[in-house]
Amino acid sequence: MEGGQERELIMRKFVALVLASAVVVGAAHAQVFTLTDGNAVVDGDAGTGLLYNWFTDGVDHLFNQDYYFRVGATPEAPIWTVSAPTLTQIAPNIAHVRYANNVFAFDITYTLIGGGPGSGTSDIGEIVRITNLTNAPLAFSLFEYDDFDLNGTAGGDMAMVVNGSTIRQWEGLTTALVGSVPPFDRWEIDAWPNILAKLNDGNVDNLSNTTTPSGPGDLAFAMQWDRVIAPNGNFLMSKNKHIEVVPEPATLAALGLGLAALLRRRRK
Ligand SMILES: [Ca+2]
Ligand SMILES: [Ca+2]
Ligand SMILES: [Ca+2]
Repeated sequence: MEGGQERELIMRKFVALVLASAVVVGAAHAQVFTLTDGNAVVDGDAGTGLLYNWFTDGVDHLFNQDYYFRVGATPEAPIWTVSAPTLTQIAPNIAHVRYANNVFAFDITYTLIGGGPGSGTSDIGEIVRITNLTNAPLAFSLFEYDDFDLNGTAGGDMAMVVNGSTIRQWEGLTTALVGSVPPFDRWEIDAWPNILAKLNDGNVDNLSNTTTPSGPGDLAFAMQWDRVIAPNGNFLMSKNKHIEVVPEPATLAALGLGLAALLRRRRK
């Protein structure tokens, strides 16, 4: 077979594979996606609540991460109730999910970056775009909900607001940091399932700006952004979620002693 024919055959096979994949993604039941990179694995379901597992070195630190929305004075609702999702797996560690009705579109791109084996560290970047599809200003509130169960256990977690962009949850040496640009307008930290109940109760609610610090317990937290989006305009929000295991105090002390020894040697 000539080189040109061989390439064409490979290309035909590739196109057939892509079409088969597109059909599978379009089917109602195929909304589950998995991101993998380095020491990390994330599981999501664009049909019923976005992310639900986040393994770092085999330990699942996440119970649920989701988005809610409010248009005008309608009660908050999960973002996945807007429409059936359009799910695109861009790479093994990158996925895009879109929901849209005739008022607005919600686009999110997840990127998972794993650390080295045994490092205890991995990171998820999320970029969200809300597009006003109407010719009138759109009063829109976006809610981001995080229920980490650090170290694979629901209990024993602490959480606090670090600053206007960052909330930290931790248990022992394990820390989850969630930061946003732009800063959130409101926030809430509470025992599960109080925030979930507030976001799903059919009443209009704002996050309470309490309580920091919270715990120990099975905690969840949420962030809220309030915007009036220009006709056919956008609201962009980027988010970073970071899991890490900080060195034990004993290790830090040993490093300190090592440094002291080094300084002593230098003084000689
Ligand atoms: Ca825990
Ligand atoms: Ca509510
Ligand atoms: Ca929790």
